[in-house]
Amino acid sequence: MTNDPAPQTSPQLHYRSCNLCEAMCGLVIAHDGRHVLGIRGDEDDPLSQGHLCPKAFGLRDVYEDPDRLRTPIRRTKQGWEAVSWDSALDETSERLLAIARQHGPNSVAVYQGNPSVHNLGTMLFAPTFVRALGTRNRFSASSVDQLPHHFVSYFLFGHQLLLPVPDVDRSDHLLVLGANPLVSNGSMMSAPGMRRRLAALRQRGGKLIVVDPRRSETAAKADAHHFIQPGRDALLLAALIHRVLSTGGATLGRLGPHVTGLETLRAAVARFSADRVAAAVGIDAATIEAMADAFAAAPTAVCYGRLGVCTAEFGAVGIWLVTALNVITGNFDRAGGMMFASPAIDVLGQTGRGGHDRWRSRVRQLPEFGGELPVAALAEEIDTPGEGQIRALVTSAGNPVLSTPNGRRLEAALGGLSFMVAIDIYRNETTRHANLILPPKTGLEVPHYDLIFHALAVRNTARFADPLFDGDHDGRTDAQIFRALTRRLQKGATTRRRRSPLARAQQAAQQALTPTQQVDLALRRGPVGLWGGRLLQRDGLSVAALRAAPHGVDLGPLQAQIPGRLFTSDQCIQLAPNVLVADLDRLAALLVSTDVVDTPTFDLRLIGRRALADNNSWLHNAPTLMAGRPRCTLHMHPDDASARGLLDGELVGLRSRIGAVQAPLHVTDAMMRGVVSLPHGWGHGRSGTQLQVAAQRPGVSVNDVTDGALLDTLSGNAALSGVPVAVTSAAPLA
Ligand SMILES: Nc1nc2c(c(=O)[nH]1)N[C@H]1C(S)=C(S)[C@@H](COP(=O)(O)OP(=O)(O)OC[C@H]3O[C@@H](n4cnc5c(=O)[nH]c(N)nc54)[C@H](O)[C@@H]3O)O[C@H]1N2
Ligand SMILES: Nc1nc2c(c(=O)[nH]1)N[C@H]1C(S)=C(S)[C@@H](COP(=O)(O)OP(=O)(O)OC[C@H]3O[C@@H](n4cnc5c(=O)[nH]c(N)nc54)[C@H](O)[C@@H]3O)O[C@H]1N2
Ligand code: SF4
Ligand SMILES: [Mo]
Repeated sequence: MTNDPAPQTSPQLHYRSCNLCEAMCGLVIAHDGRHVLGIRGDEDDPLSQGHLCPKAFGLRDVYEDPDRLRTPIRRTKQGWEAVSWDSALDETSERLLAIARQHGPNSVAVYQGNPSVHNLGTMLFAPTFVRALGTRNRFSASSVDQLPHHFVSYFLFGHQLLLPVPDVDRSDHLLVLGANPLVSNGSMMSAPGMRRRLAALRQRGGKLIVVDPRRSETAAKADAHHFIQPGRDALLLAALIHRVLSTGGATLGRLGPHVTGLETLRAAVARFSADRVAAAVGIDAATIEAMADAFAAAPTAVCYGRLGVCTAEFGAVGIWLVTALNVITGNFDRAGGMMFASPAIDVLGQTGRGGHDRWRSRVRQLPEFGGELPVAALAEEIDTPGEGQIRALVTSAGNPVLSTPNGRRLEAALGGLSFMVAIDIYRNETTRHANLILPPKTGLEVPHYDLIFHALAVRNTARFADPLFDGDHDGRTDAQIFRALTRRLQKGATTRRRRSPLARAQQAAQQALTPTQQVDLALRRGPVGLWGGRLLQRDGLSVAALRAAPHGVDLGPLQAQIPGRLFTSDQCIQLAPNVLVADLDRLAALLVSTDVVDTPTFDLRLIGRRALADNNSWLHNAPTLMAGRPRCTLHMHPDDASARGLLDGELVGLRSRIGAVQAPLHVTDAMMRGVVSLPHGWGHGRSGTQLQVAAQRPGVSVNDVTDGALLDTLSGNAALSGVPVAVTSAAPLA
């Protein structure tokens, strides 16, 4: 908290969308030029209509946080010391260049965390920096999150960023697998105010069906909730498709001429009848068939699969089958089904379409996707000696020690690096291992336009905000930090990357503009194109126009766009790409042994959990969000607790092949039998961090227990759901 007396001016109002999660809620912030006086939801925002969640107050807490870093710091034997921006940037680029010169460009790795996609500066300036590093060792939070979605979009639609969105506001039947939007506020589906949207769905006679190993907050509001064995969604989805295709319920509707592979899909799912998968998924065959029939019979329906489907050993197949179910019931690219947004700024033309298996990780030979390797392999790439070993690491807006599997191994590996730099606002569990931390301005101190989530929103809108506060005058934004580092790397590079002079000139021109100038240019470049035979009028959009419309501009509901929007060479959806069909053999192996439990030692399955006031690992230093009961608790079904003689509230030990933690037990029949749940993002008890508030209620890290060996070998996504574990009393033996 700043100690300055508040200036004697009357409160002013600032309008912006919250950038903390994907919902993009419009906010009205009362302030006096230096302090936030109040925050409320903007009722005139066409997308969020006044919705906000407690995390919005985290924006103020982060702005005021005395622990937040405001100047670069360097780790020395005597402790951390402040350094000037110039010397920090010089030292960073010199060390990175020296290591790359000696050991090759792949010896420098980069990890980009989740806030990167919520940050205009990072979105615009990090890619050029990463390119300048020239490394194949690129990692990000995508491979503990949504990589399967990109994988499927690449193979089905021809572009990894062409991501379909459930049109919840017009649907009659919403089938949700592995998502809890009432708490997460929607993911790959920017839909602020899901409570209102789901209530509206049910009011118009629609149905909400939830499949989840936990009776989540969303499941509790559903017409039906089905428990499922963790990691088995792909099997269930295959059976749903099998049923639809064998009962004559399939229709491609208008998309008929624009879909290939239906017969291949039919043959591919032939072995996955409801009868055959029932035992493995934990849902009886009649229920599975009824689910499929209801979905196919609904006037409009949409199947939405998210984190619980992705963070599994069959993540890519799971998301593929979610998409396929929508396509074969005529629910793709039509109102009330799964649709593409038409964002005012369309980044698809400027970004890579994707690619798969163009190179592999060194140690486990895991395939690259979209230019990145699975973060589940980061630790071994650092701690396994040999040619091509990672020796330096750049992290940006990420906390992989808490957010990626086997965090303890990664933590140990970071200690062995020759050099690490972190671009981050905190000295936390990951960044404390850096030699240098470069702290950007953030949140209320930077301009904001959402380049990613307008493209994933259930309604087309556009909103821009200037910085509210200046922050520190000597501060740098993420954009400035990346630009400064890129310049230095390019100047010091001994070899030029192979790029055409035109591409180099374009890049230089782009890098010369500020983020706001780039947004302005991109908005003016509209209309976005000829989609679905209809020219979308975007004339008149610019930063000035959005400044004049501080609540945001409404660009209307989602529009049908196929075939124009597809990037495939034949302008068709590829319903059954070989790479995904082939992976069904791996899936079918689950049918041979219906045993859910692998070994007598680890007789439970671990899943995660999110709470409304958390944002992955990094808002735990916000006092407003840390009030209330401890949230880092292990949830377990009463039968499982009594079988182990465990009592509600007692401290228990949670063990996997990888490691062990202790947490208070919460006994609840909201859990499926045989499944336990612990949230991620906790574990702030490590020494050497500067997070005073978080340290008071540290919790433990679930990723000390999750296993980097468990992953979707196809997409590279970590399988964080369904980790085999054991739970015992933590009380010392008498
Ligand atoms: N409050 C809050 N909101 C957030 C975040 C946060 O940390 N806190 N994080 C943000 C981020 S980065 C993301 S990616 C999104 C994620 O948003 P969601 O995709 O909605 O993810 P979760 O809220 O974790 O919900 C996943 C659900 O899947 C269930 N599940 C677990 N394993 C399985 C399984 O094998 N099968 C099925 N069918 N279900 C399973 C879990 O019980 C849980 O209810 O949330 C975002 N919003
Ligand atoms: N077991 C388990 N693990 C999970 C998940 C799960 O459900 N279960 N969820 C996964 C998911 S969906 C995700 S997205 C990942 C998240 O994984 P990460 O992105 O690695 O972790 P975060 O906790 O989001 O850390 C964000 C970091 O960004 C910093 N930061 C915040 N704002 C800014 C900014 O403006 N600029 C810069 N430079 N830095 C900033 C914060 O200080 C923090 O260090 O975790 C994953 N891990
Ligand atoms: S739901 Fe909460 S965190 Fe997400 S954008 Fe809205 S206010 Fe921000
Ligand atoms: Mo995420």
